[in-house]
Parts: sequence; structure tokens; C-alpha cells
Amino acid sequence: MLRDRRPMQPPNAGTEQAVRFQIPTHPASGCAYSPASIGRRADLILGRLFSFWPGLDPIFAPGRTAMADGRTMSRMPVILIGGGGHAGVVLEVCRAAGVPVVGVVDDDPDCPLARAPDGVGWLGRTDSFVIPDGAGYLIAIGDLAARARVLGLLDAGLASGPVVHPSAVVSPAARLGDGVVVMPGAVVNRAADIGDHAIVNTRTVVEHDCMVGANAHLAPGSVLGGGASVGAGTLIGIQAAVLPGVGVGERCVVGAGAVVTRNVPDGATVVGVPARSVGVGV
Ligand code: JB3
Repeated sequence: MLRDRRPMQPPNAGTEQAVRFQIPTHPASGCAYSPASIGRRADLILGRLFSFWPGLDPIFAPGRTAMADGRTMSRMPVILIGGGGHAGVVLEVCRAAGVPVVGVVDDDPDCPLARAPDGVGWLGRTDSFVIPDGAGYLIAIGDLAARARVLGLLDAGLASGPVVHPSAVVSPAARLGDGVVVMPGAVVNRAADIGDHAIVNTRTVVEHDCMVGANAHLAPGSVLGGGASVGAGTLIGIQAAVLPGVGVGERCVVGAGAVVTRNVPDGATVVGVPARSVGVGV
């Protein structure tokens, strides 16, 4: 993935592979004025307004959440990296939060998000896409290894700020890193710290004083007790729990429904109640 800090270019300038900041048209319908394409145009127009006149966006995005470090949720238009099932949910979170989505970058031009009637236009493949000025990226792939691979291709300065669904509750005394997506119904309590590009999935609870590393995935319904920690690149499975004060290392996998009662070393896979090691992690 390349970073292009030059001004926007006219169509067809430069290499054929460069994909520019443009209003995407839906590849399936090709219809310029379908409800979906109108939605995409609205996303893009709002994004342009926001980038030129930031004071406008509270009018359009009342669900914005203030962050403890003084930032607000992302206000820049975003490009989704990955266009599968997870990306569809990320798209809805962005729309609910008033964050404009420019389009999707996926190695498959026919990915589900590009095909969906309410989806967004396909912009290009990861290795040939040129990120335009004025947009940030959100990694919208669920698989942690794929996320890490894609992140390795990106310029860190371009990441979107955090995006929070309006139904989530995030303490003003919590910190969310860049590229974090907080899904519907999640709770992030006081003094919790969520690392860059981590996924706080649907109805997850991150209690007070938790530390979550970069690119970790807290799967739907998982619960971190107060002061628990989760290392970078670790998956906490669906409805798993980590008891208060317990630490899970980096690149671990905690199986669905597991209850972690003791510290877990880097790279371990643990399952069950209480959780026991069964091998190596991601
Ligand atoms: O369980 C829940 C709530 N969500 C799951 C999520 C966490 O992970 C979901 O049910 C899925 O199991 C999975 O969602 P995801 O990652 O969207 O998987 P899938 O539907 O298979 O879509 C992955 C998309 O990423 C595909 O369109 C791939 O082509 C694309 N992709 C994979 N590797 C990539 C890359 N795209 C780019 N640009 N670059 C890559 O390296």
C-alpha cells in the first residue's frame, strides 16, 4: 500500500493502477442514482465538507464520542481495507456514527461489500492502491494474521481515528487508539486503554483500567474484568471472560466461552473453564 501526499490528480493521470479519490459506482447495478449510490455520494460529499469545514460535522454526526485524550472520534472519510462480513458491520458502524466511507480495498473486486446493494464501491487491491489525501484507512478484516499483514503495508500516519457505534458506551476517561472500531452495544469503562486497530466487537465489555494491545480482537460478548490485560494481536473468543487483574499475553488465542483465571504466556492457546493451555496461538 502506498501513501500519496500529492494533490488529487485528474482521472487517468499517472499509472493505470492508481485508484483515485472518486465517487464509486456500484459494479453490479452500474446505476448512478440507486439508493445505495446516493448514499455513497452523500457519504463522500459529507466527507469533503468535513475535511474542508470541520466545524460542520457536529450537525451531521451527533453521535460523535469524545475521547479522554481530547480527540473526538474520526471525522475524516475512511477507506475500508477488506470487504467481507466484518467489513459490512464496520460500514454500518461508520454510517451510524456519521463517518463517511469512500469505498473498499479488497484483493477480490467482487467482494461482498462491493456486491451488496447498500455496499460501497471497490477501489482497488491492497498492493496497487494509492491512498488519497484527506482519507484515512480502517482495517476491516477479521482475521488477525491478515490484519497484521495488511498493516505492514500501510503508512501508520494514515490510519483513521477510532470509530464508535452510537449505541456503545465509552467512558470519557478511556483511551481508544487509531483504527479502533467499537461495535454496537459494547462498553469500554473508565481508564481502559485500547491499542491501535483493536476490534471491540458487539456487546463486549472492557472494564475499568484494562489494557488491550494493538490489533487485538475482543470477539462478540467477551468480557474483560477490571484491570485485566490483553496483549497485541491476541484473540479473545466469543463470550470468553478474563477475570479481573489477569493478563493474557501477545498473539494468544482464548477459545470461545473460556474463562481465564490465571495469566497466559505469549503465544498460547487456551480453552475451557477454567482455561487451560492446548498449544500455540495465532
Ligand atoms: O464473528 C464475527 C462477528 N465476525 C467474523 C469476523 C471477525 O471475521 C466474521 O463472521 C468472519 O468470520 C470474519 O469476517 P471477515 O474478515 O470479513 O471474513 P470474510 O467474510 O472471509 O472476508 C474477508 C475479506 O477480506 C475478503 O473479501 C478477502 O478478499 C479480504 N482480504 C483478505 N486478505 C483482504 C486481504 N483484502 C485486502 N485488501 N488485503 C488482504 O490482504
